[in-house]
Formats: sequence, structure tokens, C-alpha cells
Amino acid sequence: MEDRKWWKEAVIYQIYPRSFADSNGDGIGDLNGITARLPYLKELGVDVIWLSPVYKSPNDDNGYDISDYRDIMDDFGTMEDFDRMLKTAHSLGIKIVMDLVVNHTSDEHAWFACSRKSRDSEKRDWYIWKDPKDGGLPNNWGSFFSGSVWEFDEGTGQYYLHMFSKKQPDLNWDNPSVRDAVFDLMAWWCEKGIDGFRMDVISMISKDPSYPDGETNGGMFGNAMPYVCNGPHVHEYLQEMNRRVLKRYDLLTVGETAGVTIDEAKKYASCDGSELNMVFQFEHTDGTPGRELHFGKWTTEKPTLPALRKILNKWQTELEGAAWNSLYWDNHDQPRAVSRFGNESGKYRVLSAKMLATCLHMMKGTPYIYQGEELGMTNVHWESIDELRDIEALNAWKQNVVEGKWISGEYMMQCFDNVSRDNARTPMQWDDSPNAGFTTGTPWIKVNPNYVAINAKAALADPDSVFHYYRKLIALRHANPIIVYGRFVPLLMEDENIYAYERVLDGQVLTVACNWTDREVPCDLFEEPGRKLISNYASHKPHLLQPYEARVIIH
Ligand code: ISL
Ligand code: CA
Repeated sequence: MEDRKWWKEAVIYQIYPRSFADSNGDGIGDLNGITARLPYLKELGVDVIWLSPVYKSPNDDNGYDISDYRDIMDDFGTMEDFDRMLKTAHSLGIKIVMDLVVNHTSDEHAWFACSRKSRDSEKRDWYIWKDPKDGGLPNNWGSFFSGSVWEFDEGTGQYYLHMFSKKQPDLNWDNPSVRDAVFDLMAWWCEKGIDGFRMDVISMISKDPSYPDGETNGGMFGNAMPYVCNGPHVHEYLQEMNRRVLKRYDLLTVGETAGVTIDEAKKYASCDGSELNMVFQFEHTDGTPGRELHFGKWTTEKPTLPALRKILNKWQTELEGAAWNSLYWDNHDQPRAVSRFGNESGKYRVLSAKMLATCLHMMKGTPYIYQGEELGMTNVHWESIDELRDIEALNAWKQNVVEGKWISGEYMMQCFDNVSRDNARTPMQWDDSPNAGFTTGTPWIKVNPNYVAINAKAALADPDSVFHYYRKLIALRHANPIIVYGRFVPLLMEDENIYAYERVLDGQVLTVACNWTDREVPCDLFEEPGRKLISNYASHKPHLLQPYEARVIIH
């Protein structure tokens, strides 16, 4: 068997603090809210919490714009609240992984204030400043949040680079002082006792120094991805980070790596431990085929099983023995899994949520659960643009509907229903009291009206709930090394309806089959005798899988 590691055997639960639990009635989730709900996570059985950013922030992008890495966001509480949360989590055997957002800072960070002061400021070179080209933008790159990546600074007559909002200037990692400062703040958190880092867009910290124009494909702005992702020095900088900080502690590290390929992942997440433990790849979420025909990420289409399976099987088989996978359907940037890949309608919501969970948790890699996924929470139907909160959606609306007028407001709203990040950010549904028990005040973003039926209280009371199914999947992983370490072998690669595979370890075989449709479909994988590990159906029919049936046997 390969090297055993605790982070390979763990299940991670992502908390988006703003939307998890509000302890003081201001309508915003906070650290004390999380502390109060830790027993719920203990019951679920997760090993680790990944906390989306809780640092001081003006909240242009809900905490992904940090103005002080050593302080807590006012909305979320104080450093004392943080310390208490960490201590309580540790006393329950739950680890805490911090979100490390260091491709950029907030424009309100003291580093940027100093940098922008003058061309010869001591921190000028901490960010990426360029002279105007032919009196205009330095190049044609488009930002992830609409518009150009360049913002002109009147005071000093230069542009600074921001891959995301203009309040998120990109740091210049080529400057050794920047790396020193980042490694210092990481060590500061490690000394506090945190258990790891999820590294935001860490594949983007080394840019192509020639800053060439990107392909426009008929759009207004050029595609910067080839010039900012997996850049010339990214592995050098991560190896330096590893030597100087990571390897001094026992951490879980996961890189969010936009634009990552298999070959790049083998470097970022190499089994030799020289960089990170694992990466998040995006092909099955942001890159599902069909998308490029649409407008950026905005689409009303759903991914198909064959396309999705091809991508995930590739990651499963090609990283074998070389690097470690992370497994996810959902996070705070994605629509809800059951709405996107399953069936959110009444009859099949629970069955399909369990099927998706089985399909993912039996794969090889470390699984991530996003808050509410364990309840089968669904997307929201947005009634009007005023209900949306995410800067990505609001900027896209402004650029495409209000100013550009090339997309109708009606179509854009359908896209928001389908893929907007706010679908993941509606409040956690705790019970059927007003505002789903999330807050006694006015929530910062609308609560999904289906909370009356879909909530944690109801799920805990129902032994057949999605929650208890996740609890069982987590417990199975902890008890069966084959689920963690078994080799992945794809099955039925041409089947239109079924996602099936085996896991193989020391003469044992685990067979997994999931019906992704609402019909009975033929399946002969279970005719050999075996012991049932888990299924979302109590009884089975020969030679077929029932609608959204998932079955796992070991033999
Ligand atoms: O969300 C996306 C598409 O809908 C991605 O392009 C996303 O912006 C990208 O994966 C980077 O995400 C991370 O960095 C952003 C932040 O807004 C996201 O929430 C974070 O996960 C900037 O810090
Ligand atoms: Ca609060």
C-alpha cells in the first residue's frame, strides 16, 4: 500500500462563514455561530473544516479581499472568538484549515496603500504596475469579474493589475520581500495551531513577464489564462514555501489551481511532498464541454454524464501513484450539486443527492463537502437582480445586460438560476423557524424558501435523510482502507446512464455503480455475490438499477 497520510483518510467540510450561522442577530454568520454548531459537524463525522476567509476585509468579494492577514473581519467577531473556535474544534477532534488568499490583497491593505503612494515607494514593486501602452491599457486581458484587469491610478500615472475586482490588486511574487511577508504570515497562523491551508488561485502567482495580448474569440477582452496560470516560477515559489513553512508543520495543503492540467497537477501535488498535498482541478465544474459556446461561464445548460465521467476518470487514472486527487461537486463558487448534476425535484432530490455522494466519495482522493450539501440543499430561483449579492454576477449583469445589451435580462437571470455563485451562498438551513434558524435578524442574502422542508433538524430526525447517508459514507471511509487507497478502475466507459468503477486493494474489490437518470436502466455488475456496503435503496432488482440508484458492494 502507498504511504498512509491522515489527510488522505480525512473528509473535509467547507464552511462559508457569512452564510453558516449568525450568533448575534445582525444577519451575518460569524465565528461564535460556527463554534455553537461544531457538535453538528462532530455528529456528521468530518475530520477537518476548511474555513473560507475570516480575515479583516472590506468585503468587496466576501473576504477574498484581505486588508489584514493577522486580524479577524469585524462582521465575524474577534481573535478571541477565533481562538475559542479553534480550541473547541480541536477538543472535538476536528482540525481547521484556513483559506490563504495571497495571489492578491485588498486595495485597502497597508501594503497596497504604501505601493500606490508614489512610483518610488519602498513597496511599489510589491504589486504589478505598468505604464500606459499607446495612451491606453497595457494589454487586452479581461478580469474574472468583467472589464479589464488594469486599473489606472491617477496619482502616479500607471496601471495596476487585478485579475479579479479592482479592489483585489495582484501581488508581485517575483519580489522576494513579498514572498518573505507571505511566508511570515503563514508561519504566524501555523504557530497559532491551525492545521493547514486551502490556497486561493495559487496557480496564478507567477505571470508571463511579457504580458502579451490574449485571444479575444470575438469578445471585448482577451483571455489571460495561458499567461497567468501555471506560470514560469510557480513551482519554484511553492517549493520555497514548502521548505520555509509547510514542512515545519503537519498540515493539509490544497491548492485551488485554475487552469491546472494533469502534468501540472503532478508537480503541484506530487507524492514526493515537495509542494502541496493536493489540488482542486476545474474541468468537471468550470470546464464542462459546451460551455465555451456560451458567454464566459454563463450558461443555462447542464453537463452530461459521459462528458463529466471522461474528465473525472482521466483525473482518477492519470494521477495514480504520482499525485493525490481532491474530490468535490460543490463549493462557494459553484451552484448546488443536486441541482446541477442530480435532480432537485421533489421525488428524486434525496435519491439523487445520495447517488452523487456515493459516486464521489467512493473515488480515490480526499472528499470535500460544502455546507448544506449534506442536506441536499438546492439552487434558488432568483426573482430579480436585486436579490443577487455576488460581485461576479452583479458585474456581469452590468457589463452584458445594462451596458452591452447583448444578452437579455431574462436570459441572464436564467443563467444565474443555473450557475451563479450565490446559489451556494444562501444561508445554511438549520430548521423550519423563520430564516431557517440562520439568524434572528434580516439575512444578508435571501434564504431559499424550501427551508421549511429541507433543513438540518428534519434531516437529523429522519434516518433515511441525505445527512445520515453522508454520515455513513464518512464512517465507511474511516473503516475501509480500500476506499482511501484502492486503485481506481473505470467500468462501463461507454454507458450513457451509469457511472461505474471498481477500487482494488490487496485482492479485495469494491464495485460502485450509480444510475444518473430517473429511469430503470440495465446493469449486470451485481450478479456476482458480494457484501453490500451502502446503497440509497433498501432492496434491489436483478439486472438493473432503479432511478438514481447507487450501490456499492465489496468482494
Ligand atoms: O468562481 C469562478 C467562476 O465562477 C472562478 O473563476 C473563480 O473566480 C476562481 O476559481 C477563483 O476563485 C477564488 O478566488 C476568487 C474568489 O472570488 C473565489 O471565491 C475564490 O474561490 C478571488 O479571490
Ligand atoms: Ca453575526
